[in-house]
Amino acid sequence: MTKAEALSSERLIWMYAQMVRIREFEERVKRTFTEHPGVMRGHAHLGDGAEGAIVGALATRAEHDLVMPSYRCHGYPLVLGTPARNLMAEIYGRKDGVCGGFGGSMHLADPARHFPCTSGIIAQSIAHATGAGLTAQVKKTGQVVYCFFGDGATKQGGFYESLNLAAIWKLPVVYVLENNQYQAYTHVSLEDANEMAGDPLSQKAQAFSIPGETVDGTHVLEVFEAVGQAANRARDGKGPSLVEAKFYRLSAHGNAITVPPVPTQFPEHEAVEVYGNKAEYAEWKSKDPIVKFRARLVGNGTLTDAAAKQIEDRVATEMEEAVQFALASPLPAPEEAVKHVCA
Ligand SMILES: Cc1ncc(C[n+]2csc(CCOP(=O)(O)OP(=O)(O)O)c2C)c(N)n1
Ligand SMILES: [Mg+2]
Repeated sequence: MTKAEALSSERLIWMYAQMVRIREFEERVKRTFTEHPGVMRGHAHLGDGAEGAIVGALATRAEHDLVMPSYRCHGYPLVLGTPARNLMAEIYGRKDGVCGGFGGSMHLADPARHFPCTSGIIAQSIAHATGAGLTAQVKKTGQVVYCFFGDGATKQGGFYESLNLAAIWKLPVVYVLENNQYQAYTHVSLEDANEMAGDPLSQKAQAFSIPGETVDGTHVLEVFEAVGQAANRARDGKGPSLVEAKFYRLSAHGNAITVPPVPTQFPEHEAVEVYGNKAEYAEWKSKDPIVKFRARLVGNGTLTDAAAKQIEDRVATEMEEAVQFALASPLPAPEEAVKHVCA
């Protein structure tokens, strides 16, 4: 029996609920542009489509393990227990945000919940996570570091330097490569963009003599299985692994920076807006990880349709409350602007 087959119904339902929470949270961020124009003052990058990769991976962690993603980072702290209301307030730049409104969408942190930092600099978070892995090894904390980054990050020097050191020192890091098919406005395929060497991207692991595997990132249990093995390896002192989860970012790369005129909606996905390729978008949309997992759970009797609906309704209420809480929260005082500046 595989580890995924051994998951209890309770755990599977928890996983489904977390995926729905991430999606609904991102939907609410997106709707803010339409429903409350001007509220969002900085960038926001959404992780819808990544729910299978995020939840599949995080369902394998032990309570003390660290989670260190890149800048597309709303979903992870939700799963770790950061209240949605404080996350939404942070994204709105409000005082009750999880970072007091100083971080915003790209720089979320909740160290008490094992979510130390994120970074808007592509591949920088890979180096941060590798350093955290070294700390865990030196201090013998027993922690595994879950490091998430995009396909685009594998073109950066930070990726190669980090995996090299992690491999030599056998650091307890699981590198989860989220191949969402796009790097901002550039498609990942070799032919289209003449951008990206290596297919599948997981074969880059061979250069460091560490395990590398590509899984269907729209299938939460496939991710769970592969990342679980990688995490066990890290826990056993055998060093890092690379798991590539292939899926599709379902929203546009991000909003345009909020300079006048104030945007009143989130842009369309690049496949449609830039490449005019509605078929590509539709094909991936038909593999929506949440729809697939719901059908599986209802199909095998783990969930009834009514029970799934109950979860979805509960989550909708949670996220509506998060928006109202964030809207009611004050902005930080102007004189606090320089408070956390180290220069
Ligand atoms: C070092 C660096 N170069 C360029 C950018 C601009 N940039 C922002 S997002 C992005 C694409 C990242 O693609 P990927 O790593 O696949 O992550 P995804 O957005 O798909 O999650 C780029 C190039 C940046 N933030 N940092
Ligand atoms: Mg990408």
